[in-house]
Amino acid sequence: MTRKLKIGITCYPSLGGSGVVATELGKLLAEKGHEIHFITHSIPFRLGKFHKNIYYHEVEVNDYYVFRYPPYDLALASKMAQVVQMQDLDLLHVHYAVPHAICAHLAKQMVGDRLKTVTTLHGTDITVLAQDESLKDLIRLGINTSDAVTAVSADLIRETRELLDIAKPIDLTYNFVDKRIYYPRQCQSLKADYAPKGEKLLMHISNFRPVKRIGDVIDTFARVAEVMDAKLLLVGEGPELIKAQFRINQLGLDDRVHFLGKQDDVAQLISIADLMLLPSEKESFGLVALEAMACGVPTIGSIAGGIPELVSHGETGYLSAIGDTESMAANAIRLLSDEQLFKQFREACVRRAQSKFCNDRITAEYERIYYRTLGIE
Ligand code: GMT
Repeated sequence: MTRKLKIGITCYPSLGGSGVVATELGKLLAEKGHEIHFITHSIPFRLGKFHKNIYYHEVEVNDYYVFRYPPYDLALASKMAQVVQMQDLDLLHVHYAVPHAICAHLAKQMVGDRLKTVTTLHGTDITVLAQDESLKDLIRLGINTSDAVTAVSADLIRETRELLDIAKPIDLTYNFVDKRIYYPRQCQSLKADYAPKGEKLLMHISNFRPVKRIGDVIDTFARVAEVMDAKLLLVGEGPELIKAQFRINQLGLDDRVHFLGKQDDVAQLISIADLMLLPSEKESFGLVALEAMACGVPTIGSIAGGIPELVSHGETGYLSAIGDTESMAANAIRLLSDEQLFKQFREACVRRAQSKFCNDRITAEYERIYYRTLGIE
């Protein structure tokens, strides 16, 4: 039997899909008997209850008086080195290139080459930050000094190579959902709270950053709401939320839109939706579209980044050019008006999520990468 590993995981613990994926991966690896050590500035929000085989090491930043900016990155690198030595870790798996891959590189300098590092690229670390000339060389160094690099879509691999001129192999490892949590649930009474008259429910979940094109979410919904009884559920918070509220009010749609704020446990909520809207400008993967797919909810979205690798156009959703809300609305109306077609899409969604993006498969891929990196075949 292949030996169980001791793995350090670093991610952004309090926000975003990258933190969710890192935390869920840690939990699944722990279930398989590996020992997982989260090294982060706070407890990952998806960690939840106590788990056997999972440990948490808090990064504390020294606020010494000469520091104008407390050096979080250095504190993280030191903590990584300390935990690796004290707990005798086999490797560090860091999510997001900056600063995590650089911190892992520094930790390796302290510990020595026996420490192996794996970096997973999630999207904005490349598509946004690598455009910044002041960070480009640093991100390239982080990637080139990692023993293995993975990315969450083929499109992200292409963009990483193009933007940073990276020649080393990058493993394509898609994001995943835990099929024990994300599956079609019957939530009739919750659905009735938002759609008492049987209205169609459209949903958007994000951090409401400009890249998500919230204006297109509203525009698409407004077009759908012109021809059928429909409601929009907006989940999450972020800088574009105020603008969204203003626009909804301008369009006279206040009583057809619910703002649900940030929600931790979205599996139940997604299950009451008929469609997920994801018209992003950039999206290396689009975890929320996968969560929706696993719950049997088709996505109406944009042809951006890795979305077309996830959403199969004409089978588990429809994709249109970025900004083409007319086409997005037409697709939504087509799907919502044809019961038979909608049923087919729902079934295809669950099948695709379980066959291509299921937790068992992707966790096994990460394990293979770890063993290969450590020279254990
Ligand atoms: O979507 C965001 O802005 C958050 C960001 C993050 O760092 O968590 O999401 C990125 O990573 C997710 C997990 O791999 C992907 O599903 C998102 O597509 C990606 N976001 C972008 O590329 C904009």
